[in-house]
Amino acid sequence: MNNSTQSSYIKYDLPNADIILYNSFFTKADSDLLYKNLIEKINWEQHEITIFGKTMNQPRLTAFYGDNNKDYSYSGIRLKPTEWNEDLILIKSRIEKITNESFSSVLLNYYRDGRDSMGWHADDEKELGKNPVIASVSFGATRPFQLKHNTIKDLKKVDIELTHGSLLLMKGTTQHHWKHQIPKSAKPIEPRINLTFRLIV
Ligand SMILES: O=C(O)CCC(=O)C(=O)O
Ligand SMILES: [Mn+2]
Repeated sequence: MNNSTQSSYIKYDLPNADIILYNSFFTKADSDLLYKNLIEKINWEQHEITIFGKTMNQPRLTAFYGDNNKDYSYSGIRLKPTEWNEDLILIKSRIEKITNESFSSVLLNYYRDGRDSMGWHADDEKELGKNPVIASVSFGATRPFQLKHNTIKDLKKVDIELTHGSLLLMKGTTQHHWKHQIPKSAKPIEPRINLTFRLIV
């Protein structure tokens, strides 16, 4: 791997948000390799969720890696981290360099096709501190990442295309004022992997 990342970016001009997108943060060659490695080597798990008393499979596979003393809970699931692997350490060090932040864990999502998704939510668990910094890396198929403001109802929904090798940064008060989702799609879509690096305080 040639140790290069691209650093031209788009800063979104949105109220109460601090969102930056680096397209092709990883080169095509690095992205192809990391995508393949992650699919093969990550310990992907199928968890269940209970919504309004009904239990079902989560519509995606997940994994949680990180510093081993930092548990994380969301949607009623308590996760114990798996030890970092080589690919994750490489990705983490590149995003730490560009963001000047440090991260203690990563939640990975594997969307097998267009039926896999993630519903509206904010990454506002108390473990993430007051203003969470979320660094989100995507590999594989492009999926739209949608954002909606919690209270300003005449603001249009924002659609950000997260492409192979992109890095999306959300920080400041973003998680207090906005929710995000990966909608289902009726069209056939190839697999996609997303990694959200977080700092558990
Ligand atoms: O797949 C994505 O781009 C979003 C993932 C996400 O929102 C999360 O893991 O909290
Ligand atoms: Mn999220």
